[in-house]
Amino acid sequence: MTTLISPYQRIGRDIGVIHFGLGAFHRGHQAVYFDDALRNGLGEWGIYGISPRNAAVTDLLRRQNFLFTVNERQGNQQNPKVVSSILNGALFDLEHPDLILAAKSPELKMMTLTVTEKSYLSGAESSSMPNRILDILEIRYRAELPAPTLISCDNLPENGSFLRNVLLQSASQRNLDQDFQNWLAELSTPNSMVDRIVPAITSDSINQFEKDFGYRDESLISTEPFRQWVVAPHATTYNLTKLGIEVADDVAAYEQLKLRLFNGAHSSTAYFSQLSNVEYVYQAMQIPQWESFISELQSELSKSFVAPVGVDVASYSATARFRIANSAVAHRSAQIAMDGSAKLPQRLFKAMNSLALLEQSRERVAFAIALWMRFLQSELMLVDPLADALRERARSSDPVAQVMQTPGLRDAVVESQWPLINHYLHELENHQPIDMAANF
Ligand code: CS2
Repeated sequence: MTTLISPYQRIGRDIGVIHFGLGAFHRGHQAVYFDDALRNGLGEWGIYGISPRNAAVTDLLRRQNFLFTVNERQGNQQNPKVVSSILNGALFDLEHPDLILAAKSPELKMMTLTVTEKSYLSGAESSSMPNRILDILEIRYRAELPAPTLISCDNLPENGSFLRNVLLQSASQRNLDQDFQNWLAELSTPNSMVDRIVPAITSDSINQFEKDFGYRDESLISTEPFRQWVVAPHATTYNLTKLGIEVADDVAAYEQLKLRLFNGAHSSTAYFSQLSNVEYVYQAMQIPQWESFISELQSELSKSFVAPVGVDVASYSATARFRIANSAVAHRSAQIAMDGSAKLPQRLFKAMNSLALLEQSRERVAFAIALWMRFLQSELMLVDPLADALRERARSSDPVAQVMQTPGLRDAVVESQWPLINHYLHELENHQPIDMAANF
């Protein structure tokens, strides 16, 4: 890859960030913020990237010196940029000298994570996410160096507190040195809200990019122009706002806003698309009845929480619909439909429960949940940590009750609301999803 050139000096720099989970989302989101920081001379923000399971990602990146293109796309516009903030990286290996160097870097400021929702529920095995993070932190602790700030960039409400709890729990289960456990308890783990549509890349996009720009990038990222990162205030000496990261007291409100109005709409569109034989979610948004259903679903969802101060919920919702409808970003409905049991609690179930408590209308939310259950009943490919149990329960004679009581499912919809979901699930046996959506 001789065509990719970094706009700044990379050799000899200290690592500023260790990142865990080198998927497309990290490369199209956090890596871009840190790349901007390096371009603007804001200090050492170079990343050491760890791939938890898949050596292919780091091997591919290494072959191109960890340089890759992020192509921002909207309509006919393309805006490719070479990102060079990942300085080094490898498959997780505690003995790897580069990982040890990174963990002991005098400039280490942060450890960030994108490991997907389900990894936070992973068990006690040594390869689980919490245990691996603990192993890295222990290197830092033993070297008596200052603790980094830990920032979860996964789509979970109160992701920082969630991460903190799983780490402390694993440390105590493993009976780790009490002084290390005390050090961990002092770690700063601010909650954070991250947002950008970054689908898994397809070979078609790589080929098309080569035709358009004259070079081939096997690590290409295709994304939208929009991006947002909001972090709760925490004890650090560096100024995140200079990096374009918003620091806000009410991060929980931003998380709910995004998880319900964006991701809730996204997941609902994904299950609708799966059941309607629609490959990409932007195609579903081109169906006027579906677009208007989503708009009404968002207004129902918006009554389930208190929005952040100063945010206009109607225009936030409209922007979310516009973003999902971006036809230049090919996001497969099958990809978004994965891991529903780990996503829907924060995207739809909790909203449904709050709306019931507040005695607000919730028919559209119930219908969206019924779409997921119909998807579980179908023959469509199901990728989910609870796949077997969910499929069997969804096909039983009392599917809603059975699915909602699946062991391992968090924040299930409360029993009083099951009949409403059941009603739509029955209707779906005889009606097309689009006809039902149009009838609200
Ligand atoms: C998507 C998200 O796959 C999914 O579940 O809803 O990855 C979504 O694209 C991002 O959260 C956008 O910030």
